[in-house]
Amino acid sequence: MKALIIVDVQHDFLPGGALAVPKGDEVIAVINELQAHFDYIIATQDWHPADHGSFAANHEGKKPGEIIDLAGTQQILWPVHCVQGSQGADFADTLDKSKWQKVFRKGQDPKIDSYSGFFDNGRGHDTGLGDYLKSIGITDVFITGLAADYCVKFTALDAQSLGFETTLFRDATRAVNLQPDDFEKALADMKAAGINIITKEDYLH
Ligand code: VGL
Ligand code: ZN
Repeated sequence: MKALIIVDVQHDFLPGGALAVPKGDEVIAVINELQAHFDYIIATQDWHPADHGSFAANHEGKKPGEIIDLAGTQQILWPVHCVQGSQGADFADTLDKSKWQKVFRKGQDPKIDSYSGFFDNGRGHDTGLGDYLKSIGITDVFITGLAADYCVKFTALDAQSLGFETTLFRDATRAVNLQPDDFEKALADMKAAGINIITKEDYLH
């Protein structure tokens, strides 16, 4: 049984948002088309408290892009984004939400970031997504959303490590690209882990 996972397609990751992913809005139409072909659809939602330690603004003199030690883990600092209850944390307006079974929120602990929809970056906290998917009989997961070089990549790697047959739709994701080749690097990391990388057209034909 297969499931579609939609990672963090939220206003703050779209053009004009606080942590805008270039061309992030282009994934919406692709994801909406894909949703017609899945019975099980799960979304993740980046959901930070205002005092989150990944926000540069919460560290005196620090700027987005700088790396700090946050309670023992390396943390890239980001602009304030996806604050719980804010408009920026809402899902994209045109994203079809009508068939979603469940939303898994992540990033609530101010002391550690959570790129993956399954575990936080230290693997200390489990969101329950893996057990949920297994409980409904899912064996194969298909990953889409934002951003390819962070939350999508780590969600895909964790899915694969939990034993799900994992596939990325590479045309249903876009990268932050702090470095210009980060998208290609993320694809290579996923491929090396055994994740299948396909397009919507590959899947539909
Ligand atoms: C993300 C950076 C910080 C993502 C979330 O959704 O890829 N990236 N928080
Ligand atoms: Zn975040």
